[in-house]
Amino acid sequence: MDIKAAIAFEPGKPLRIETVRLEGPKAGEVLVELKATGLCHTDAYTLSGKDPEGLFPSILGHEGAGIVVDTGPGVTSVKKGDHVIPLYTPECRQCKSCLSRKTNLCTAIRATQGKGLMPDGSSRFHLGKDPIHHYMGTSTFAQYTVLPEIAVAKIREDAPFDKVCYIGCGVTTGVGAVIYTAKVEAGAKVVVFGLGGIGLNVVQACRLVGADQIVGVDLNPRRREMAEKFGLTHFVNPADMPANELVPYLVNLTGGGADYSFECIGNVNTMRQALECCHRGWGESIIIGVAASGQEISTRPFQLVTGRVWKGSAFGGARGRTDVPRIVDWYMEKKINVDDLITHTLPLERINEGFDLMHKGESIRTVVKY
Ligand code: NAD
Ligand code: AHE
Ligand code: ZN
Repeated sequence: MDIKAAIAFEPGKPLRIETVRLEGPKAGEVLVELKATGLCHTDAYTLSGKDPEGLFPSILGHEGAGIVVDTGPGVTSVKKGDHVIPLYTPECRQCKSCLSRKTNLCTAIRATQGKGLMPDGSSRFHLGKDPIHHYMGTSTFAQYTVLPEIAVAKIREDAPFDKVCYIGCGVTTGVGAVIYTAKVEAGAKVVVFGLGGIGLNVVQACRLVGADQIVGVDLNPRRREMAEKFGLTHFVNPADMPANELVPYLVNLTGGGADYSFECIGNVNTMRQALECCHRGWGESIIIGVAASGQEISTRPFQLVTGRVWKGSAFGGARGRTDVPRIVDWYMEKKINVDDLITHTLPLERINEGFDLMHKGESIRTVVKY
């Protein structure tokens, strides 16, 4: 079938809307009509050319929601008409990683996904005769996409697509990092670096679990008001003090250091600060931000010897098919607020404006509605 999609032809260049040919689903795959997609900072990162796995031309996007309109042979877990969220972290429930119960990083299709291909090693998207790469196994900047059935989470039908698409990445990443990765407990003191589309979800999950102190660090003073609405107790702008004073300031503010910190920026300097503002003996720092190719983190090993812990979190540690439908329920039950974080909605034709808003720090989340 012919569909409209936003194509990334070259690093650093705006996406171009083109009509591309999409082949139907093969064995174990489903065709999904996308109803909405969010724009995540990771899409911008890959478009910038700094992602070592970035491929061009490709159809970016990994934060979608839509309806299954066709299924390939052998598909059993979803059917036509089901409402779904595509999963860039699938859940096959059979691979070594899924069976370990120690990680959400399913390995069933990771190798082909990283090459911009479906599990059979081919692309379903073509422009004329030329194949266009898939992205993160999802390619949601398109009216329709094809996904392996292990890479869709079936969700309830009363959930609005233009809101729950954000659960396809940002919401689950932030909320999950608090609940599944760090397991923040009531009474904890937390520092969150970066109060954007991910960090604000960390903040609201910390409030949900009953954290006592939720400190936010961001260079953009406009983030303060929104963050306070989501549970922030203290806002710190690093621009207000010399760089070497930030860590002692945060340690003092938290009465000896954070029980947990979260890096939601993707900057290796703030990753170090996030670790070092943690409490001696037990403070855990969770890296969520994606740093560019070639970047490395550093700290004095003494920071770890004295009990601070460095961890990472991908997709919030969530097992997509199991946990995403539950997070949709939390949204529908008003336990988490997604609506206020979606600051802009655009048609596909104006998708590049969404990236401009992100880079100017004007949006939290832009959603494209099909
Ligand atoms: P965003 O642009 O919405 O938010 C980033 C925030 O950081 C902004 O508010 C910005 O003002 C602030 N900031 C930038 N530099 C800063 C600095 N030096 N000090 C303090 N604040 C600073 O981005 P987002 O969508 O929230 O994504 C954040 C990061 O998380 C990105 O690197 C993204 O790629 C990554 N990410 C990771 C996962 C995962 O699974 N690990 C999932 C989604 C996104
Ligand atoms: N390809 C990048 C890594 C990007 C990355 O870390 N992706 C996160 C999700 S970000 C979503 O917005 C992730 O889940 N990683 C686990 C995985 O298997 O990719 C690079 O820098 O190489
Ligand atoms: Zn994302």
